[in-house]
Amino acid sequence: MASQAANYNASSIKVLEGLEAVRVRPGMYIGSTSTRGLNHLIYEVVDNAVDEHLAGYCKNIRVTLEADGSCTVEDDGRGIPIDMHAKGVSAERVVFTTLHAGGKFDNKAYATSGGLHGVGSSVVNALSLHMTVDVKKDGTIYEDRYRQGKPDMKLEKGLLPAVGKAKGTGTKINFLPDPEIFEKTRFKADDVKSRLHETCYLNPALTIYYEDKRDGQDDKETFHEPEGIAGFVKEMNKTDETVTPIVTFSGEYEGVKVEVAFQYIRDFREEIMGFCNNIYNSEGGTHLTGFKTAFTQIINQYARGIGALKDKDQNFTGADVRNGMTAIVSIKHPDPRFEGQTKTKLDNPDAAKAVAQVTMDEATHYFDRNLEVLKAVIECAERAARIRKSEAKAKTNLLTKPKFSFDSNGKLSNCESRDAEKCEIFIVEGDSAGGSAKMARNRMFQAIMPIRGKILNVEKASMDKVLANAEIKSMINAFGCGFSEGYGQDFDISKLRYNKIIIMADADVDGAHIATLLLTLFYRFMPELIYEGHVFVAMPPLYKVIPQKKGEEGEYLYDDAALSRYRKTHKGGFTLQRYKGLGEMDPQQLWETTLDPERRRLRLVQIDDGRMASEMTGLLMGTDVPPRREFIHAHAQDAELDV
Ligand code: 0RA
Repeated sequence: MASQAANYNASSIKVLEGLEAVRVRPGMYIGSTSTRGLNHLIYEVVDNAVDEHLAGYCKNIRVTLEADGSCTVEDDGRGIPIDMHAKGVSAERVVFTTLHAGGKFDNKAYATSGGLHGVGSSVVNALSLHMTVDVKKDGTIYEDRYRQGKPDMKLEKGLLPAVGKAKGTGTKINFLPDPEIFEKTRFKADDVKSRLHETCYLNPALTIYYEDKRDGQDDKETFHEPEGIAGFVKEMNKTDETVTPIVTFSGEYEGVKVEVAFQYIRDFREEIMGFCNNIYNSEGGTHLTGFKTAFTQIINQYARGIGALKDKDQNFTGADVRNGMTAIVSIKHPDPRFEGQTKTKLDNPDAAKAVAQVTMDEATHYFDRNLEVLKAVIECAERAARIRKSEAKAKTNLLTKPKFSFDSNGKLSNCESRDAEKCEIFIVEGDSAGGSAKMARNRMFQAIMPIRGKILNVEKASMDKVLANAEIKSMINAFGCGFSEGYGQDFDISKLRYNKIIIMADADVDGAHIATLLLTLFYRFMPELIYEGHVFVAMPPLYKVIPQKKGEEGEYLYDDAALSRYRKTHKGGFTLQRYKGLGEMDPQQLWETTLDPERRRLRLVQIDDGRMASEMTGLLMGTDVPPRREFIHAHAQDAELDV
């Protein structure tokens, strides 16, 4: 991840005050300075308005991507406090110029500090070239302005000037991300929309009006989801054959509010998303643990009660019980804590207790009155248990019998180093490109694994087929982490042998398809590889241009935009060489363009948010091909550049 921390060494560390610190190390406050961090600016501002909604005041939020590249977020809440603060200046100034000032003004029951999120308006201000704040109160609009986080207006007696008349109350914030801070300053419409939509599922009484006025367009959308998380589950399962209705329940235990919605589909898939204080926790955490533990226990009890499990039978496993389950677990916690580097895994032990307790009480209450739903759930578990038992055999035969040996794996050309931090493995499409890559690589730290043709479509294949597939077996063996059928039990990321797993496929439709299949495989069975940022896609060049004039250097061009730039800026004739596939490059060219860490282009594969994650497999693997291609291309365009 590119951040300014890289050119920050021990000798230059000084005590940084206030917003200056945010500009020096933006990554610490918003995660990154890529498109992802950029979009976070919007979420920060919107989340504050959502807090005002949760406090019972704001019903509508308007988010506009303006033609000038700025963003406006307007709400109809009470308006940010503007009266004189103890510091001798308007409270609004204190909010926007002090780190973490928000808490001082509210007495709300639920903080929204969800890990990376909720760091506040002052961070957005610090990272904006300019920001304007309009507050409507008492029939008047009051205004304040900032530049790169610094006040850009002299105040009379410390109070904001009135700039117009107002109807009602509210806050309007307009900000333009600072190009000195961000690698790219164009907000990604699809990500923003998806996140706003998610916010509405979690806040069923809220309406968000979205508008994109950039590029002379006028794309408008209104998000309002009165069905709440049940509507979210409905959306996630919209193309699936369902076997139960959507079941919802909620409750409160020791100050933690719990809401759950779930539904079963007729497919071998488990999709459970956890939210704490409206923030998605991509790595789950204690709320999900509590839910799973309680649910497994309940279903096993019922299964024995109705005779689906006999005395001699073993209990269903957690994965059996969740076979076909789509669920949202959303909690409100007064003091959320998070685990790990990425801050996306909830850590509060009392969250597990609360969710387990509410699930025990409420799911039991429901199943007692809806036996046909209970039976449908138990049938899903029985189907999973049957497959699990038959596959346990296949697994023993295929994975453990020929005991794993790192070098005896036929296809892998391993590297010499065993220092995982430095090692990379290239998954290369086709034997001929694989051969070139073996010759071209730096064998100290680069391993090559050629795969032939199309690997299995893991979305559609059964588990024993997946495990019987030679290409997949080779990859699982090479990575060294095992794999997981259900929710990560058998997978151990700490055993990963390569810091970077790099998919190297042709820059055409077939290549995109192979990349898709590989990403689906990883996402289904080794999702931590993606969550922890180990998976990359190599971006080979599309063209080489060779100037006719002697002495001028040839150049590799990585996309059509680069070619048209070259056409415009290059004087004199040149020969254009188009690479159709990796196999066309000789080892030297392959090294220069695709393998050499100094020159190559890699894109980090990321799953941005819950909706994206839940839709990815369906989108990529659905039967209709066009949207699938669109998705992977859009995704590749937007992933972060790793240099
Ligand atoms: C604390 C107290 C009051 C309003 C807010 C916070 C508030 C903050 C934001 C941030 C974005 N939109 C907002 N809307 C309201 C109440 C102040 C009063 O009663 O005067």
